[in-house]
Amino acid sequence: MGTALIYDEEMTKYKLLWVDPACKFEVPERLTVSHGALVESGLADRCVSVPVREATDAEILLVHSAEYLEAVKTTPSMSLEDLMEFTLQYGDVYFHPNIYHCAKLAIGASLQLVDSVMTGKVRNGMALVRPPGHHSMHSAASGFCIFNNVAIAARYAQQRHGAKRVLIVDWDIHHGQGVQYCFEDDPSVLYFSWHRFEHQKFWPQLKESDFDTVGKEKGAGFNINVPWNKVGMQNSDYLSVFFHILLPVAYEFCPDLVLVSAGFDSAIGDPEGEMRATPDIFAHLTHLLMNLAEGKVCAVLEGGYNLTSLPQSVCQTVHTLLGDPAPCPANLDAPCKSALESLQCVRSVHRTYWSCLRHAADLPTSCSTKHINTAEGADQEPTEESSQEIFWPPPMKRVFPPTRTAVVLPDDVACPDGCKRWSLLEHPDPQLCLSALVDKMVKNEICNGLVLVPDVSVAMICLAQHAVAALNKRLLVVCVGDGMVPIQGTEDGKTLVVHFSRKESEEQRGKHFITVHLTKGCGDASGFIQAVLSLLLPLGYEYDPGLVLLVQKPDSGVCDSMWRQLTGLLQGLAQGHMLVVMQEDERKHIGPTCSSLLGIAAPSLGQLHSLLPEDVEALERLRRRLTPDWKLLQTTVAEEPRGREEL
Ligand code: Q6P
Ligand code: ZN
Repeated sequence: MGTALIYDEEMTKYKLLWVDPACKFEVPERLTVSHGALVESGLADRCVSVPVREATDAEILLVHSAEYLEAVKTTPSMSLEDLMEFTLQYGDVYFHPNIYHCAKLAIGASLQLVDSVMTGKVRNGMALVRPPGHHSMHSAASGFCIFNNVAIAARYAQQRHGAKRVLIVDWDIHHGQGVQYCFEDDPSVLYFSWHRFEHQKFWPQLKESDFDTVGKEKGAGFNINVPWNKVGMQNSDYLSVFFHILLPVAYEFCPDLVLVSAGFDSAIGDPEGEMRATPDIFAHLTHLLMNLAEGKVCAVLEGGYNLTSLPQSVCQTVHTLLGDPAPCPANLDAPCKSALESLQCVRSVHRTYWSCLRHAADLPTSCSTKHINTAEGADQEPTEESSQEIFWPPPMKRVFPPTRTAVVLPDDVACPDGCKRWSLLEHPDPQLCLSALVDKMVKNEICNGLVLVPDVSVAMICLAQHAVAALNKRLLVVCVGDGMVPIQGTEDGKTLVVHFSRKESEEQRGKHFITVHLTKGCGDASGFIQAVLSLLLPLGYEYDPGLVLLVQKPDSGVCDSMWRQLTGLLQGLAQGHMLVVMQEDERKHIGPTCSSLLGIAAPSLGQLHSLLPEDVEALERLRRRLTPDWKLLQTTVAEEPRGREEL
């Protein structure tokens, strides 16, 4: 259905006209290198290009005061001295005669994106804009931001397109305090932000950027702040926050639209963020959001100041929006101690608001995230050491296999549009036929597949055996439905089995055979999705398989939308190499499964009922039991193992 790309060179036509160390990184080249990289990689050509427009006064007034708008309107005709003086009222921002024009285009670009996505013209998209928006407030500019692009876009989506619930994911490394203030008491907009905080020493040094600012009145619980109290956060720290905070809450919230305040100063090499997450992490962050809101994801550029890492991160994001499989999440460390402390604090203060967090642990006893002397340390210029140039390998080329989805179906079933029938004729022996299909996936000639077989248990054994032999990487088997999972020999660590079932059909067998019990079985979407997000995904990401075998047992009871969510989410692993196995007579699942394999977003699960307390508790118990072996399952500081060196 397409990905919109919204960009106009006009937004490069303003810059800092005087000397100000706080603003020196915010340069026009940020946009030119980002757009240039999209063009050079061929990604821009694959997108639907949508023109920008100027926002109207009425649109600006959705968030800002008339006085502030009128004041900004006077800046185009100001002299240099007047501009400098005008700028002095605000923090870490600059004005230029053309910035008002660009700021209107930046909003307009964001609204064009929302229009394109909400009307179904495209599935998702990205707007490359300057100036950014998330710091700007009702009546003030701040942090390079003039108007709050994303906040205006959220209100606009609600008013113009009837979006009821909007999720704003702010993965920029600064706190979007402007967005927070705008929606503080509003339960219809869930604002999530992680940000460099360092016990309030880092800009903008606000008490209300800490984890215990959760929203006010009706909006309590709908503001989620994840403060980073150390620099150097890595991929596993970011993913842990997605698995254990953002995704469970987002699925419970059930947004109609996802807006991303897509700042890339959270990536390695950035002089502002000083974090160490690699650009390919944005492929995963994007992918993990793409089955929310039926895929309606609008990414709007915020920060990002390293002119090498910024375009890499932008390309990873757009690649993923276009539906290309993400690169493997290789070599994930354990989350660091400081990240776990933040994770525990956030989960703890939000457990009264979200049923998925009901059994989260208490605040850590020595809550060292709080109140360290803020007077002394106005945030310093980067030190000698931190400003040294950092090197990282460029992200792997993402080569798309010639065939996306291959299917092996009974002869009387038509091949779904977009899929390729994997012919039994060339492989008269059904066993060999399936093995050959696995081989093609291993060789990256086929991305994913669906096979219908007379007996899933028999097929599962053969396929697993063959896959382990063919792969020089690990195999993840995910099995949905009651009954036995006849896979032996997981002791060598080359296969990880995760089995979802209702009955206590099997005990856990070691580190690599995990059974997840749900009271009402796989038919209960609330329980199932939480188990997928906070157990299966962390396990899968840490295990980093080369292939995923997803098996649906007969009468698994799993509902259509849940099945498509599972199929969609698991494609973040193994570069999307997934083979789905179902029983021959489960024909009603063919269409939905293929649409997921083809990269079409899953339907929303609807507003989930409160999780069964016994399920939340059972999942917590299982999680705790597994944490000694699986580091990405950790959600508290106390739990072993220690993992990565304390930062
Ligand atoms: C941060 C300015 C510099 C302090 C010096 C959407 C993008 C942004 C802006 C950050 C301005 N303070 N170390 O705005 O969040 O990246
Ligand atoms: Zn930023």
